[in-house]
Amino acid sequence: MKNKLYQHFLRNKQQGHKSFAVLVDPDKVDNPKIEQLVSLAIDAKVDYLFVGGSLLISNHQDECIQKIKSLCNIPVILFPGSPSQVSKYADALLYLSLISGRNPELLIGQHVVSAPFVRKSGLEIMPTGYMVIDGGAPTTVSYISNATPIPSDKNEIALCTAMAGEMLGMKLIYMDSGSGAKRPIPESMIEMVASHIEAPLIIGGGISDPEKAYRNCKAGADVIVVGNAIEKDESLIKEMSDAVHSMMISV
Ligand code: 1GP
Repeated sequence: MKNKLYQHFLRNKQQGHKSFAVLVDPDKVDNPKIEQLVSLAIDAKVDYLFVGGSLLISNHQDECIQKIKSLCNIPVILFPGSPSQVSKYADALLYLSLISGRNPELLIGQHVVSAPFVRKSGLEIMPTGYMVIDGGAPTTVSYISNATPIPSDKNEIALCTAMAGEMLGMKLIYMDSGSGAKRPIPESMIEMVASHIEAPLIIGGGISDPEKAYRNCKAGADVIVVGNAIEKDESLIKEMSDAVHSMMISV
């Protein structure tokens, strides 16, 4: 099985290099918008483009990914809300199991049903322990997943969940307070989880300024994901990316 991008994640972690990923919601971008976003992403040295969302309304994802791929070499990684979002045009798939919840469909059920076509897709598969952390108000992911998020002041639950995920063989841990979360994940929780796992740690949800992105990296995040804030103000791409990458120098 392919694991080129995963090796890249691992190498960056070992070398203390932090990465910045922009989350692209195919529902919110048309071709001119994609062109503009990609040009800003190239300029800002964005490491990855995550594509997907908990709920996609349009049927535009394949086209969106093909357009991105025609414009740049930034790896496109699927962040799917359901198996219908698996696209062979991407480079890799975050193969998410919602380990913070107790909804069997999102832990293993949908994976079983979609396994043959996921394997056939030829994508690099990245087994990812996905943890939803309470972000102060219901988000699309907390509603759609029908699973209780981890309370944001229960660092020990987050820690034990991440440890269990890693021991079950998850190669990445993604902690997310949900798109547009009122409250992003507290640094104390990131720090506790990061200091007890070896898997690269992805952090997203409600990160709206470069300082928070930087502090998350300092707390131990390996990859910072931002969607909403950049949809509102594209100029943030460069500031966020610079903040994340500045950690490389100080490590
Ligand atoms: C959501 O982690 C991502 O699943 C990004 O969240 O859109 O709030 O940046 P935002």
